[in-house]
Amino acid sequence: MAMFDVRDKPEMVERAFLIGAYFDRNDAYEADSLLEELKDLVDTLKIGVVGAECFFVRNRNTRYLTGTGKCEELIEQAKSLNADCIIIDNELSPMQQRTWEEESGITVIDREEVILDIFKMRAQTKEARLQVELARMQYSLPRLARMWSHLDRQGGGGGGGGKGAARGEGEQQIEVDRRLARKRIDRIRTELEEVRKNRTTQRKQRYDEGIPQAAIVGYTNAGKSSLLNHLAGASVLAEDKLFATLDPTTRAIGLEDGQMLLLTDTVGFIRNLPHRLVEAFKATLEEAVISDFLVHVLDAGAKEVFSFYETTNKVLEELGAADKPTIIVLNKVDLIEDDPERIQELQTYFKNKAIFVSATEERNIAQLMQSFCDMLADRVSRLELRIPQSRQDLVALLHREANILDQNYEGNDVLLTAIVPHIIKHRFDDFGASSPSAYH
Ligand SMILES: Nc1nc2c(ncn2[C@@H]2O[C@H](COP(=O)(O)OP(=O)(O)O)[C@@H](O)[C@H]2O)c(=O)[nH]1
Ligand SMILES: [Mg+2]
Repeated sequence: MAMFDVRDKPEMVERAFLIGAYFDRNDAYEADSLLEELKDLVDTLKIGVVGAECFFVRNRNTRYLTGTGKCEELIEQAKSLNADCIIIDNELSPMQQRTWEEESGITVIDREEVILDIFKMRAQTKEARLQVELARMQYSLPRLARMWSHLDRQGGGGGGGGKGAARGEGEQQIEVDRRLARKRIDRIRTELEEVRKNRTTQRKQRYDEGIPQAAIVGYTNAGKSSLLNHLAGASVLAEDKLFATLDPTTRAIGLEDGQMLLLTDTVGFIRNLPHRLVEAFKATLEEAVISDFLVHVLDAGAKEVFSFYETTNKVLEELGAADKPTIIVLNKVDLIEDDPERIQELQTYFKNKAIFVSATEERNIAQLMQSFCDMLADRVSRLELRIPQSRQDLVALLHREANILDQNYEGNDVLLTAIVPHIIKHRFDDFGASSPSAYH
């Protein structure tokens, strides 16, 4: 498949120069904040940002998107910063992308390609992987020619005139690849239908596994990843090696009451999401759908906070996750603390239910942790147990499924204090510590 897949940028480039064009002077603020978002997206791909420029385009030139002079100027700037790729925060046609690459001699990526790479990185379920692959194939199809012109250039030995024969081969190859690509797209669609049919049963399984799960949702740049890191750091239990197999975006968090919570950082909502990527995006949010509750993180300092909140809720609704218990977190409170009106406005809008925190300044993290406990309070009970040694199976069950706070021995009995999930609680009905052991 690699033949007609888009190149894998994350492994290949490391110094990006970002540019964003806007075509109406009123869009200056918007374009600037979109470029900020792009920085965060690029950062997620572990590509460094060596410079960024947002600029107004008066006359849209279909060949470059910008005017020729501006294009040259930007390429100069990128080169002087030693950038090994240019990332354009607009959608580029395959032609424009090729033109920019020819002019600059370095890799040129558009916003859609960046998002595709993030989705690819973050797709965890079968459905998400298929959706993302489908979107990538659709994106690549009109760009196959671009890839092959690269190969031609290599084959032609770099000389300006000597690439005629190689180009011919390339063009034939493009036709073959296009056919293969279309076939592949059809096959992915069929597979997707299969996966969707089985989805409900898969969800059910995950949900019943015992350890509670929560998903962090919200826009890119709200501070989701920062928050998860600080929560995991502040967690009372060290991350258990039991969870070594977790994917890197999920952390095990030990709560005050001894319960364990698996907290997942979902892929962030993205503004101006290209239409073609909507389904792939939703599929990557599967974690949110199967979780016990949601942590909806918002940037309290963002002008658009209310519309972000509403858009996120709308998508969650489409995913069937609208009535999940949700903790609303207004992050970056440090940015608005000397603006009481703003705080009041937010309080009112969220009916005093939101928790104001700062991930970077570590404010109110304890309160947030407490709210996790409250969410899970009715899932578990704290039990004082006396189990005869003849029932090692029950002791083993506790070690596997419960959280053991204390363990002692008295005669032939094991005395335990444990936080026990309700799904297994009934197995210990006969072993309360106050009642005498049933067997001796
Ligand atoms: N001032 C301030 N900045 C924050 C806070 N939390 C996160 N940030 C910054 O916001 C940016 C985005 O954070 P990140 O965790 O990557 O957001 P994500 O895209 O939602 O995962 C980073 O530059 C963070 O340093 C906060 O509480 N206060
Ligand atoms: Mg993040």
